[in-house]
Amino acid sequence: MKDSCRKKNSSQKRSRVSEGLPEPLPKTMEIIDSHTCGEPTRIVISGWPLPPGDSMLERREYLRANNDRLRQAVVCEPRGHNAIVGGLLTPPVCDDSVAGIIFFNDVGYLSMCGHGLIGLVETLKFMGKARGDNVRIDTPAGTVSAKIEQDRRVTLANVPAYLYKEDIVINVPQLGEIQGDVAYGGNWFFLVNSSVGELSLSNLDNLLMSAKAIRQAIADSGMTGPNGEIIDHIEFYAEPTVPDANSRNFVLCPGNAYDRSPCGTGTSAKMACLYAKGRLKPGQKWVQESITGSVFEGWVEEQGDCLIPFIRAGANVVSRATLYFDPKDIFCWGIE
Ligand code: PYC
Repeated sequence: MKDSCRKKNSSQKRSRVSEGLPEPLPKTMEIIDSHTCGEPTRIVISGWPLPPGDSMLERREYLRANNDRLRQAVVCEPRGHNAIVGGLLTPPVCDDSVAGIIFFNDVGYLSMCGHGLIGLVETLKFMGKARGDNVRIDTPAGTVSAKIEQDRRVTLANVPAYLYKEDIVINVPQLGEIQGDVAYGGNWFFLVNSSVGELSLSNLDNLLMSAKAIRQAIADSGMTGPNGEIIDHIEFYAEPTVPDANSRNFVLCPGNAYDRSPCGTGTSAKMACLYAKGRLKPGQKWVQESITGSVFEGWVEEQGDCLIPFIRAGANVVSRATLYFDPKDIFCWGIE
């Protein structure tokens, strides 16, 4: 090969990577869409070049640094919308796991996703890849396990959850002083007893505006998780409206979308707060209702020094499709 050709190829390669795209470019991807209590999950089962890395965290950081346009291409418009949580299915990193998963959304990456994990298990069942009753799945937040129940629901044993800071007051320019708890349930949450109005879909604009103002005020205050983690989920809670539920919530996801389900990591964070305050005993059932009226059943168990949240819910596969990528299409890699 002539030197000039070699140079051209390597600089093309650099620019693809710097554009957040792999070399060679994928032409198609196979996806399976599901929803868990109303919240959509899109699992990429093939076509996305697998990221290198010995841990799920390394693989996720590789994607963030090198292939971020693929994330947008899969979940953003014109192929998706801002409520879709995507998941890249990878080989596992642990011997006894069936798969690895990297969750992402319209604005970035998630460490874990409760509704998404339940959607993934339903997807693996659909693909004939979850044959046993129990499966272990590697995520950037750690390995989780899931049990396939007789009634088709899935019970997720999540990563350990905890209350980090209680009764923090944040000054929100648009709302005044707002008090809440900071907790971890696989993602970082600020949980507020709803003083921002009714938790109903008819009040959605107000809830979104208030939650975004609180998230911005938290960022401006410099408050983070213990290792500088961004507190990017805001959860309001109030009295339930469906029989047998303990609480109703509204969860703002890291972008502008709200969770249609009760949010698995958000319910985990909520149960960790209740447990820390002595209001939820190990094994005691907690039924969390979402803003759309769907419910997750949950409880916590003490395992050594850790508190493990369990979430039980059902998911439905709604489509299997091929995504096409034509670089001549100006929106081939999504609308940013
Ligand atoms: O179920 O954990 C969850 C979740 C996080 C963001 C959207 N859903």
